[in-house]
Amino acid sequence: MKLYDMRVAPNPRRVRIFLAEKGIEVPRVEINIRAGENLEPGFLAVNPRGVLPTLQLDDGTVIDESTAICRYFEALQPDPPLLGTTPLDIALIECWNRRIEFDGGQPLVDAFRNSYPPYADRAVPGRSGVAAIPALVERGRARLGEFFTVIDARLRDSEFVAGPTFSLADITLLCIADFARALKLTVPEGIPDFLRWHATVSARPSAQA
Ligand SMILES: N[C@@H](CCC(=O)N[C@@H](CS)C(=O)NCC(=O)O)C(=O)O
Repeated sequence: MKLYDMRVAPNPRRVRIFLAEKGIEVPRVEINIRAGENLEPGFLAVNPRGVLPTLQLDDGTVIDESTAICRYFEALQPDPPLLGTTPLDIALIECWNRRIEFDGGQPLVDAFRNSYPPYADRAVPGRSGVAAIPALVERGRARLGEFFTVIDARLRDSEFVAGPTFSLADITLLCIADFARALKLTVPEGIPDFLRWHATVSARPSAQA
């Protein structure tokens, strides 16, 4: 088994944190997206989509969606559970994880990739060749700001995003929030519950993964 990874990219980090929480070690292969290594023939032979993270099993099977990779490891090793154990927990974690991907992750991608000159013809991750649309930058920033405000309100009533226990939804949110901050994109002021949550999850050893 091999995990094709990139240290500073948010989606690969989701999988690394998930694995660290479970104490699972998988051999990693570092691929530099900025240098275009994910679009070179060597990696495209593994994953023609050209995206990370990519998990390649020993029989050659490839799983190339972060949540799917996490589900695979959750099924292999259920403890500690990060995707819920009761029907309600499972549904709420799925619900928040998808909301964070769509309402936080997509605006982040829009704001970043449509403004970063080296990605002028790489506005969509992977082997797309899609041209940037500069108008999406402001919309992405505005949606991201609104997203953090909604998340702050949620965290006023809930210790973790999906409920009283840490889950994949927290991992997804942490990776998006830290990437947004690294890019100096909007994380609004005056969101104390988000900041309380951020300090708590950042203190977990897995956050260093
Ligand atoms: N939906 C995918 C998104 C994967 C994705 O967008 N990965 C980025 C790195 S964070 C990537 O592969 N980018 C390749 C590129 O920029 O060409 C997932 O959740 O794993």
